[in-house]
Amino acid sequence: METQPQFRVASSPRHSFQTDDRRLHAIAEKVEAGERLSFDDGVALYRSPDFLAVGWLANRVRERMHGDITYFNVNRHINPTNVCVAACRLCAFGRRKDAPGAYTMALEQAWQRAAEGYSEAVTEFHIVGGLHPDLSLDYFLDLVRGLKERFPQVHIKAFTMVEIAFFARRAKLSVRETVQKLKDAGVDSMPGGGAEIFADRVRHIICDHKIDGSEWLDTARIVHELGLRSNATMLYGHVENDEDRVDHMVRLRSLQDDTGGFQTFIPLSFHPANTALDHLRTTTGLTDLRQIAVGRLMLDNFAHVKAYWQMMTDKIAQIALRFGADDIDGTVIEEKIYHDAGAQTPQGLRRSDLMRLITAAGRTPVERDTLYRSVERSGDTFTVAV
Ligand code: V47
Repeated sequence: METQPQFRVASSPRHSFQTDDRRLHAIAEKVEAGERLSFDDGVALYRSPDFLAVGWLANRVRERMHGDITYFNVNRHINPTNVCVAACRLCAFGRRKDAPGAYTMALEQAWQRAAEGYSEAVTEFHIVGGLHPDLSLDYFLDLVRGLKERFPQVHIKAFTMVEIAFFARRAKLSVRETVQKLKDAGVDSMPGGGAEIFADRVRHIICDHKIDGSEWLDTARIVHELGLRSNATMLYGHVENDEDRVDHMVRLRSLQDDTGGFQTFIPLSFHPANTALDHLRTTTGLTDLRQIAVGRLMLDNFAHVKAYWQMMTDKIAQIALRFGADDIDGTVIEEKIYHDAGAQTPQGLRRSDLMRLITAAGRTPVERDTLYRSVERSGDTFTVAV
């Protein structure tokens, strides 16, 4: 067998890259030069037999951008309803209105839920739910107004592009009008859910009744145009292939070139238990780490890549901090979407647990607010550095 020359990019003694995978040589050159990777480069990163070299390159970019810093936040998830008309095959959380286990919180109940949990003051409410056929936009506007009244210092990151498009259709408003109303009510930014995989072929199988990929992107564009930041997720490990994943990231990258409104890319591994796709296998730790790495390398215009500990376990999330991730999400307190789909992770972690995970991985923990400003704590209160 022909032996390949070893490739080196030795810009400093701490950073020297070696691989026997020739396809990675040109990619490494581009990474060193800060050049954009192509669609084919993305596919090559997924297919490279040199998994560690892919991780090394992503780590190089991560350290160039953030050094050792790893972000986390003190947040609380609130899922006001699990009633959903979409019946996505990927989902174990949504229920028909009259199905066992279906719930919808009264507003008082949701506000009360927001106050429950750890005593540490949360800096963010993360609010997502099902597409309820009977709840009006006013329910969600009142929910947000009530939270702002009771917790004025807490950032409200609420409603995916899928929910926003659904609210708009039900209220017979444009998406722009709907986002403006949500913003006026107190929504500060939007989470990244519902993106799944943009390719139609895949979407027809895993979430046929959701808005399509182009509508998700159009809605995000409007959110950004109205001055709100949002995140972007990608659900992998089901029926998609390498090209579908690269296509998803390239479409996100292209919108980000236009708006700059995305903060964080969050790859989410599919959890098949209790879904209509429960014959599929869960992803392995190696797949999860490679996905973080490819995300970091392809999405050169995203400031952050999150290794969501709830989804990938705290142990793999720690390793992900050496494969391109600079964020592990937050305390969460109460998680439903992944736990309905069989996740074995705890419901929440304390601030001190998150700091320990990050420190033990050799990184420097920084508590952030949702907009990545650093948070200083004193007793039960916090201030945000501006
Ligand atoms: O959109 C649903 C995914 C997402 C399953 O923006 C599933 O900071 C795996 O978007 N197996 C919701 N995944 C979670 C989400 C999120 C999480 C953390 C932080 C942020 C953020 C966003 O979960 C859904 C869907 O893509 N999902 N069912 C499942 N069975």
